[in-house]
Amino acid sequence: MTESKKNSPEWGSLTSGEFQSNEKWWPNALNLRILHQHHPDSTPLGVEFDYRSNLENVDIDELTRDVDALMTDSQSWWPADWGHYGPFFIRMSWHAAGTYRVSDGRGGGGTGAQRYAPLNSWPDNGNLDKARRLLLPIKQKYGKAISWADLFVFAGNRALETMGFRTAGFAFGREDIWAPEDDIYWGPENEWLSTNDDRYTGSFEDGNRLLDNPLAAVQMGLIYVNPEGPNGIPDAQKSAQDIRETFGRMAMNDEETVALVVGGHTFGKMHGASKPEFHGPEPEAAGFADQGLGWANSHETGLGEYTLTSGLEGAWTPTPTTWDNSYLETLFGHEWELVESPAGAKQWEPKSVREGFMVPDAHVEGRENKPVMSTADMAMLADPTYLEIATRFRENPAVLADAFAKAWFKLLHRDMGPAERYVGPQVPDETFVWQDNVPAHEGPMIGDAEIAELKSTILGSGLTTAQLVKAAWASASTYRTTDFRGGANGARIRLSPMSEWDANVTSGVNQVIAKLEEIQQAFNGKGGPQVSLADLIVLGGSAAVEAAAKAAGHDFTVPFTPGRTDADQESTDIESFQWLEPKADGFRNYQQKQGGIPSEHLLIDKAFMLNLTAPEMTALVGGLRVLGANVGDEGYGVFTDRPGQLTNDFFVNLVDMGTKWHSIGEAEDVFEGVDRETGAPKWKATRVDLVFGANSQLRAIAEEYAAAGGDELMLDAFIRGWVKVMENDRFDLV
Ligand code: HEB
Repeated sequence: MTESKKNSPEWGSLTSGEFQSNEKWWPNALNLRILHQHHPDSTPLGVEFDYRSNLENVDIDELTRDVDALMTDSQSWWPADWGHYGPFFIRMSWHAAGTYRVSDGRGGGGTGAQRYAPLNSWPDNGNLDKARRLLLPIKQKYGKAISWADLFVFAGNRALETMGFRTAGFAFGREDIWAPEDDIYWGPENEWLSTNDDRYTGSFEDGNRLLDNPLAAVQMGLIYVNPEGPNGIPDAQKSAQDIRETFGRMAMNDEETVALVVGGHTFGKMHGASKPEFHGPEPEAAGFADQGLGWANSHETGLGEYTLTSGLEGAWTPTPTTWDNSYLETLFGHEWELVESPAGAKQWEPKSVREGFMVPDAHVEGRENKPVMSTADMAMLADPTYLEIATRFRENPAVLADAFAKAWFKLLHRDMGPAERYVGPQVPDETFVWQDNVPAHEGPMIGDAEIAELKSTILGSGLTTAQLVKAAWASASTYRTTDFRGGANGARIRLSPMSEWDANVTSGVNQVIAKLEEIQQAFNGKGGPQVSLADLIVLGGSAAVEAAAKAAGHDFTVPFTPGRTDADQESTDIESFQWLEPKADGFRNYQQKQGGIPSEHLLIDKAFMLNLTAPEMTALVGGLRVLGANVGDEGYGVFTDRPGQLTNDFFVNLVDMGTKWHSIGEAEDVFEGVDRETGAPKWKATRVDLVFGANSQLRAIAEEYAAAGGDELMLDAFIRGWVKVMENDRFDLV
């Protein structure tokens, strides 16, 4: 499309340019769209299609053979280096999975998002459009039976195996999305690879260089770090600092980090044979004739020996398509000096190359090249801890192989949740603590009679509605849909670190759990079907919701499905669970510290993590307020004179024009509502209460819930939302 056409008014609403959107005029507006992404009508597979269960019908052995054959079937439109696409596929897999960040569980290879902007056009993903296109014949053969997401990750795993490495296995089960995620914040910059350090506070110089959360890459457009060193400065020690921080954000420790870099760069090469000015636009900006491929290279053939990707040029080892210890032998075996690649990138090459370390050219018969290292590779020597680990790996290749296999498996599967979500014949028997597994259910399941008995025991135990709802919500609401972690199953709420979290301590959750444990022991002591604490926590909350609805004149049952089990402390990765701590939970009117991202934005994010729609989120907030689920006793948002009953009072009172609101203090965090006539104080509220009257879209829902028949609508959405939250982690139920 030409520029003039793109900017003409009648085309404006058809492009995704910002100039017609509300965000342009009101950049701080809430983005409720993130709650309603991936509309069922947007999938070409049909809403009925269940990818994960259909995988059972796929012949994975045949798929594996097909991928193997592709690996060495070099295509004239993108010839394979050394006749083997393996290294290229490894990089594709690593870049697919490597966007994962443990802080919010976003990114990762789980959705096939590398097909879409911005990822398809990130400079760091240069030429991976070709790697993905090479897989097209396989996609065509298997159709919807194999997702692109699985293919991207599987291809690299298989590549390692075809080049002699023994992986720890592979799990299928990643479902494609049909539009890029609208909820991922990739960073504040307006420019690719900006070197302004916009995402940092502090600096190397003051020893305080700190990357903004939840980001996990040093620059816009990179997966992790700049290979040439921080902001292109070839300082290997500082590069190590950046690597440590960014790999840490991916939940990798030093040992895993070194294993990944060493293992990964045992294969393949860097591409910098041409100058950047030969490059055409990235895929998302490329022309129609390019058919989704970008970075057309006009230097000579623009392929093979002329390829330009990162701009660095050369291989790390003399044997780039074989698993061996040659990366460390090359790295440790030479003295390195700073040079420039043909594309002008800073890189390192040996002052003199030892016998046997020259690298055969990837395309030109008879030519040999020096091995090279990037500044990020030199970090493996420059950082004392990395050096110690790399030295150990060099002396014990079997230890390296084991560490790389485990770290690679974690990299590829970190965003898939517990091992029970893994599909396919290559799933390893071994389990890992980072998977957050819960034990399988054993023995007879509690039935309707036992459930009824337990409900009445709980309701008669002296625990209040508010207490029971608080405990159930605290337990289940740790879930995050981005990487399928958290949730009520496992009852990890009674374990460290959950039991120490401020929100749980402040709201007295531990005391409620202790009482529920007593009930559990008494019940299980009778020798019948056993109930887990995890089930009991959810059942207690659901029974309380039912009772509270009944008190308001509504008779219904909250659906409950038993089968949760209790995990133990040993199977709980404390450090990794710590990321799940709620810093804010608008559903409980909770925020640890004010002054950062406005709490209403955090509420939307939380609702997204819990898979809630806007009407469900709204009903839950209004309902939880009047049930008394707040953390803290200030009574914010409790707009009712009959707390403990499940009513729509929150909405009725919120839209009441008889109340006039003003903020208390400068920060617009806390508000007071007074009688418009008399000035007498009526209610207290936070931003996450008043947003339901102030934001036009949320207000539309709130007005509906406050109107005639609104209580039915609201209760309906409340129960739907409640059950969703309680069952988000029931992967066994689908
Ligand atoms: Fe790598 C390649 C950087 C990590 C695997 N890398 C590469 C390159 C660069 C880099 C620059 C070149 C590109 C072109 O083509 O040009 N890395 C880097 C960095 C880091 C890394 C900076 C951080 C430290 N890797 C990594 C990992 C892995 C890897 C972790 C896995 C495991 N890579 C890789 C491979 C390759 C690369 C396989 C090759 C590709 C081909 O051959 O194509």
